[in-house]
Amino acid sequence: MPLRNSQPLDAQWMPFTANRQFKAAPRMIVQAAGMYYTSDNGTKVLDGTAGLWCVNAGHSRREIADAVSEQILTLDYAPGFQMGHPLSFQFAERLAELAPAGLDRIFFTGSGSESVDTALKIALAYQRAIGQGARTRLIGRERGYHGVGFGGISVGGIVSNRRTFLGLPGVDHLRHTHNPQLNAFSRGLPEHGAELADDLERLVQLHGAETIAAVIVEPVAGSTGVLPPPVGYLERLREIATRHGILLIFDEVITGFGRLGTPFATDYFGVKPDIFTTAKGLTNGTVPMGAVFCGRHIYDAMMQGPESAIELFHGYTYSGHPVASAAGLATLDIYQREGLLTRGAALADTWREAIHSLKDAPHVVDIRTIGLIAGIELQPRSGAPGARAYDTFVDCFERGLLIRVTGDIIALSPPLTVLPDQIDAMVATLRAALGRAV
Ligand code: PXG
Ligand code: PLP
Repeated sequence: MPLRNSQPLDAQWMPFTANRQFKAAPRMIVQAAGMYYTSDNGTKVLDGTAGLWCVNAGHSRREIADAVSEQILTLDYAPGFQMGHPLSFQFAERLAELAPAGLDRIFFTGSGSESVDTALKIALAYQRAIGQGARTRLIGRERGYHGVGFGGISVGGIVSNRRTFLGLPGVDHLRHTHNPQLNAFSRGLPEHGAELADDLERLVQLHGAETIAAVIVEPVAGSTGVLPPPVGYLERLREIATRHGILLIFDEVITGFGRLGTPFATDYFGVKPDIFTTAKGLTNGTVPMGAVFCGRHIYDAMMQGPESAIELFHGYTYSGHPVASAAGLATLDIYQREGLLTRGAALADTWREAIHSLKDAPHVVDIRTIGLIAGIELQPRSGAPGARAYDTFVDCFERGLLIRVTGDIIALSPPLTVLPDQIDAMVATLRAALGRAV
């Protein structure tokens, strides 16, 4: 195992990281198994975040490793344009069986960001294919995170992601649904705010329905601090979108593959989008891959015109990559064998009550839980937004717990294999860290 600071760190420009701060005091992970990471000084670190919301079956699973290694030696790569290989078709069929009825035409990508760009492009292409080519506007939502492609940052609603980079034209946003005045410490879905979906109706009045192609939302906003939708909100959004011929896209990059205790959020809420995006848990985070699930009506509408014509002018070198497909198939086997895609439902009560027990911990101003996700919002330290949560993150890591922070919100999303005593350990460590936080 390498010793701390024993290697140069200069060459890598790290993603979404304060590079200089990190390189001055690095936190290095060198190993992972099951629910635990091991840091470079040998500390075992309980994974409270499934990596970055992706290692849903726990770490370093032998079955996935074997499948990947065998696949590289059998067929390492095959071109995916005007050619095929069996594994990506097998994987798509398996995913189609798991998908909500009618949402079973699957386009493979390399990540969540690529899935989002793909979904937006499919929405535009579909509208054009059905003679609605004037529908070029895309609607997102404040505090939405849809990855870092130009499409994703345009419909996303994170200021820091948008300020520096000129986004797409013709994009507008719904208001976000976070309302701590009315909804603080709600368990499950907050009661107030369904009427915020009427923002879509307002944008229709402003821009004209005939100019709007699609609206995209995370069913539960993850990255910007765990915001479950108000009761009735998604239903209302679905109704307005349908009434105006606007496609509804769910971004399930976080909520997909069991995070809420159902295979997908669309199952949890009983609301069907026209398209939904996935990545992360698709391969248990082992090999980068994303998948866009499309309604049959979308796919069928595109399969028109001469049969020799390419119907969708879009695709990646790595779409349906054989090694990623092998990892994905092995991942689905584990999910199925261990019942992980519904395990969150069985654990949700335990999870909710354990996390809400932190209500009286220092600095806590709100707690939100749904499925196996929690958001714990702290009072910002005066004049230093984000500092209190960041210090808590560092303290937790040193105490052997990995949490995620965004602003002054702590996000937890453990592997779906988490045990009740590990949930208790997370809460105890957090309580201790918050007790020491200034
Ligand atoms: N959509 C959603 C809803 C996401 O959460 C993406 C798209 C982009 O996926 P890729 O694979 O391109 O990163 C995401 C990614 C965090 C965190 O700490 C969240 C994400 C990524 C990294 C960190 O909340 N979400
Ligand atoms: N496929 C996978 C990967 C699953 O995890 C599940 C259920 O969790 C299913 C399919 C559906 O299986 P069943 O028909 O047993 O509910």
